[in-house]
Amino acid sequence: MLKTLDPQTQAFRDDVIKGLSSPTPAIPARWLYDHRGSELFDDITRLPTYYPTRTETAIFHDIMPEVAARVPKGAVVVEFGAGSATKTPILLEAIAPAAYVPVDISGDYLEKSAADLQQRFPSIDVIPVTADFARPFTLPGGIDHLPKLGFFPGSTIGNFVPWSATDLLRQFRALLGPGSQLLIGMDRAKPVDRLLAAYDDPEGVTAAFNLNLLERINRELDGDIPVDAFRHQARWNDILSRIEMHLVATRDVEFGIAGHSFSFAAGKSIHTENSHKYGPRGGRVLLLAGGWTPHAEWTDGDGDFAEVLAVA
Ligand code: AVI
Repeated sequence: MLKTLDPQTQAFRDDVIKGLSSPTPAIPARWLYDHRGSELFDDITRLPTYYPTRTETAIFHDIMPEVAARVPKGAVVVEFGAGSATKTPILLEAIAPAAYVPVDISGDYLEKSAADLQQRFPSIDVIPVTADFARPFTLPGGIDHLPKLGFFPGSTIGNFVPWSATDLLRQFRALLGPGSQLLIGMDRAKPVDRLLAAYDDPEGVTAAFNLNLLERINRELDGDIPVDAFRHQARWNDILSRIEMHLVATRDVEFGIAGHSFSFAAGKSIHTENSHKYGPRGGRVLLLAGGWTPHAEWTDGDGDFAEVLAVA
C-alpha cells in the first residue's frame, strides 16, 4: 500500500531514489543531519583530529573586539543555521545587537537554541525563523531599518559546490541588502594527511555519521540496505580542492528502498558530502563572485581556518 509521506520525507525519498539511480551515485549532504546525525556531528566537533570548530572558536575569542568596532550599534545579527552553543554567544556578547535572528530548517532544534540564548541575553530580541536558508525566505517584520550582520560560521559554505555557494551568497546579499556585512568562516587548504584525519577519525565518529545516512534511509523510507556492506571513506579531490565523503560497498549487494531496487558491485560508492577548502585568494574570489567585498580577514597562527568580514 502507498504511504502518504510528509513533504520533508517525500523530498528525502526523491533525492535518494534519484541519487542512487545515477551512474555516479550521490545523495545531498543535507540528509546527513537527522536527529542522530546532528548528535554525531556535535561529537565530531569535539574530536582531537577535527580542528575546524576548535580553531574557529579560538579565532572568535581573539577577533571579537575588532569585529565589534566594525559593526554599527543596534545591528541585527542574522545567523544562517541554528547557532552553535559555543560560537554564537561569543559574537552576541561582543556586539550586543538589537536583535538576533537564527534561521534553521529544524524547527525543534531552533526553538530550543533560541530559547536558551534569549534567557542568556535578555536585552537582545531573539527572533527564530524556521526556513531552509539555502532557499529564498523573508526576514521578520520590524527590523528593515536596522543595519544587518549576516553570520555564517563553521565553514558550512564549503559544503556547497562553488556555483551553489555563489548563488547562496547572492541570496544572502539580496536578503540582507546593500551596505550589510557578512562574517563568514572558511576552512583553508592544508596538508592532505591532516584533512583526511579530520574526516576519517580513528574513533570512527565520522564513519558513524556517514553510515547513519543508510540507517536513516532504512528507518524513514522502508529500506533494507545491509549497512554492514558499506564502509566510510574520506577522499581528497585535489583538482576541486575538497574532501569528499563516500560510502563504499565492500561486497556485491542488492537492496530495496520505497519499492525501488538497487544493486551495487563491490567497490562502487555513494558520494555523500563535499567539504571545499579555500586558499586566501580563492576564498576572496568566491565572496566577490557572490556579491560580497571582503574588508577584513583573520586566521589562527597556523593559517588553518579563516574568518572573513565582507560588505555587500
Ligand atoms: C558542517 N560542515 C562544515 C562540516 C565540514 O567540516 O564540512 C561537516 C562534516 N562532515 C564530516 N565532518 C564534518
